[in-house]
Amino acid sequence: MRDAAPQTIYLKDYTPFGYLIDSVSLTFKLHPTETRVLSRIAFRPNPDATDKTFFLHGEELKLISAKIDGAEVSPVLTDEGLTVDVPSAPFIWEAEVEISPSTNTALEGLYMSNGMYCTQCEAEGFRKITYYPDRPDVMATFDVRVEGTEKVMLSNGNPGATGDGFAEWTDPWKKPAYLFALVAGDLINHPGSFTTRSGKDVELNIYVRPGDEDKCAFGMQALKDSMKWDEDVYGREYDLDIFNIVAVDDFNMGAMENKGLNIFNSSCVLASQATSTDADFERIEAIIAHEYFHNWTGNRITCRDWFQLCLKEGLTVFRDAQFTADMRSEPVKRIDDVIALRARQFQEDQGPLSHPVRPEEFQEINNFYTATVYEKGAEVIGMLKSLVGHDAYYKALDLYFERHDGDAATIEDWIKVFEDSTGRDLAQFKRWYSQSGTPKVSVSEAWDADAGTFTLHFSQSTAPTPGQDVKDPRVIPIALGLLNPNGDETHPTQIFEMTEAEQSMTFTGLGARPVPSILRGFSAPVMLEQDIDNSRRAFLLAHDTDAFNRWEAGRELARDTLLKMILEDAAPDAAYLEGLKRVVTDTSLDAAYRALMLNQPSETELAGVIAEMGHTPDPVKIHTAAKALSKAKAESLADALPALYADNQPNGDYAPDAGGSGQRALANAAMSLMGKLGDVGKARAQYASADNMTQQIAALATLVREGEGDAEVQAFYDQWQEDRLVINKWFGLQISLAKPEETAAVTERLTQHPDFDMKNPNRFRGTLGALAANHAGFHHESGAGYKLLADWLIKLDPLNPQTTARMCTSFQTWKRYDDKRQALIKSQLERILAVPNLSRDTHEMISRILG
Ligand code: B3K
Ligand code: ZN
Repeated sequence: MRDAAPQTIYLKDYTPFGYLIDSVSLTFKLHPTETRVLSRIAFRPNPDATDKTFFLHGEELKLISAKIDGAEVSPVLTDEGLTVDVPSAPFIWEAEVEISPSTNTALEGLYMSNGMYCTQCEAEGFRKITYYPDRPDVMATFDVRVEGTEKVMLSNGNPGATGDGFAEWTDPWKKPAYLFALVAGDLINHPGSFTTRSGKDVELNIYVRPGDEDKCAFGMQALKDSMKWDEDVYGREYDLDIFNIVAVDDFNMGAMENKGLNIFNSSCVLASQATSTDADFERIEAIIAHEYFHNWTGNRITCRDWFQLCLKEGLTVFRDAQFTADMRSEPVKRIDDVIALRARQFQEDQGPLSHPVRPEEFQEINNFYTATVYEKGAEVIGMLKSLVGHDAYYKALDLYFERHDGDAATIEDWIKVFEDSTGRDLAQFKRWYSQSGTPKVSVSEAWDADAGTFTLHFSQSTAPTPGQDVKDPRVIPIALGLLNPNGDETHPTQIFEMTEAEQSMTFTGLGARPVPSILRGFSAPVMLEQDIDNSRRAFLLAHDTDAFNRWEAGRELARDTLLKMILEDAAPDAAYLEGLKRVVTDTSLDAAYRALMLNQPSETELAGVIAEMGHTPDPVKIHTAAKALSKAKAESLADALPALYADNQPNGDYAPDAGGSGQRALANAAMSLMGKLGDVGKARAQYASADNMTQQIAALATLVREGEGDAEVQAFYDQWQEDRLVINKWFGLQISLAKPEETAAVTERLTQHPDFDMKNPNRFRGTLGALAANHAGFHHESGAGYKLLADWLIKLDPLNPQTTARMCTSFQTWKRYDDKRQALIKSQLERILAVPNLSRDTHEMISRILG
């Protein structure tokens, strides 16, 4: 719980710990309410540290005994840890503490989920297990002995002795405490194996609760694919005899990369045709890859302190995106990522929570596992790769692994590797790590027909963000190409390196005015402002050779027509509808790509764009326009819809691959548009006959959206009530598709449902998170949505601060809206902040959001 004055930690204050650790031995005597943890730690003074205070973190621990070199000592205890006088030579610290896993609802440290023991230590959870210097720059090898009656008892590293009531594990690789893990329970394993390229056999296991063993095969294949990919692309081999994954139902996030023992939210690993959608399969494959890739980028090379979080997270997100692009479709992956970046990261950067990719201060580090650190962090790596080129990038990565293996490193180390291996000065590039906010890049064109020259003038600027009033120009790699007026590409993609506030680029020797295609592949996380009209966008939509920019042109047309509908009460743009029809019915294009073209910007994204334009978004108008555009698309495509639906039913057995997923996405989009025309026949039939969750839930969504799904909503529950992951979808779907005026009431009703369990983060997010994601419903003028969410955040905070604080971000955009809505939200934020003993996590989030 929060101290009177929350403490802020600053990057500039970093100092190394006064002691190094040679080895750690831990013994766990498991018990639901009285687990004993015995630690034996060999410390020695750190010659590089001047401050020799011996402080060990420890929270919510009952200290039973403490010894130094075998003699009892009496440390000074506080809520946050202990201090004690220690010798100036190497010494052995021994402690015994008692903890209560079954009452640990925060899901941090050692806790219980469905009767199984499991841990979550990143970022600062190990201090709830025993007294320890719980900081990532203190690295050690761990021996672990688990004593209990559970069938399966796991920890990090390689297995050692086992016997009646105990199992021992040894991790030969030095690691910080945040990578520690322990799991014990009556679990079943789905086994596999992998032979590394140097011929080492690795045992693989996915451990699950009995009953889930038929949902592991896909994850196992994804793990093997990831292991192979990291060898092929980055030259990285696995380094232990065994790699275990465990699925846990109660988990605050997606998954955790503990050394040799990854722990997953069950929703991010369990997969089956009947219960998982195509999107679930793709996400599961990506998360398994992400956690596996951390073995090198995160574990072998970790972070010196938590300010450096993007060092492992940005790089690992970048690597998992490369993997998905290789496994599936590169343009589709890029488009999906940019949609998500704009929805999450741009939104974060536009509001009170904006912070640099490497923050410089925090109160609660768990609040900084953000879209900026992860997704913008990955964009920064992508830009670096574009700037230095493919070969130089991999050469630099080789040097990074060689130079820093075993280190707790910094962003400075990372940049230096690139400087040393390429000879480039990256001082200016480093601003991407220190400056927050999304740059705006404006482009104008000048054509000199007599001289045959074409000039692009670029200017960049970034609006002030909290704590940063002045911004300096950044290095922006702008990928661009030129097309001639008949649509042929005359200048293939090249990178223009923008470094100044204003800069131009001139092409000479041109016979006709070219059409530029700018920011291809979304080569930098910026907002591009181009003074071009819709005929230019329609031209790029038809001709651009860059798949991303072709999609982007269509997206801008959709956005533009929606903005005119919202702000000027205009009718849907006929030229946009025509262009869309051409692309969607062009069977030479990939089905997934055509399905993406049919998507339109979300209502939340539109609200953000309107706010950026200096207007006040009206959720009702946005919702009305979004629905009207869907209807207009359905009418314009009416003749084509039956064939789009019929021709995109994949042949043969279901497979969650790129081809089949793309076809289902397109057919489902056609089915949904048919619903807009009052025809739900296909949806009803598909609901009844579907043999996979993608088709079943898409049909259900169409029926519910058109107000025709009451019977199917009940049937879906009856069919799936025993499957908690599918029931999460059932909760979320009803709320996200509820009418604005009913959203809060529907959510409230579902929170009364016997299957609603606030202690399960998946269920809580699937319900209250769906409320916040229903833009028009959440922002209904009654304020009922705001109040309901605040009520539940107040209830959850004492149980699970991490999930509570994370969900406070639903309020981060509050200053965009009109005075009345602002006042309603502000009163809820102030109500939360006034709660006695509010957690440090939630206190920090609400204070920042209020500003
Ligand atoms: N490293 C973990 C996230 C831990 C979050 C702690 N609040 C998962 C990941 O990024 O792979
Ligand atoms: Zn990660």
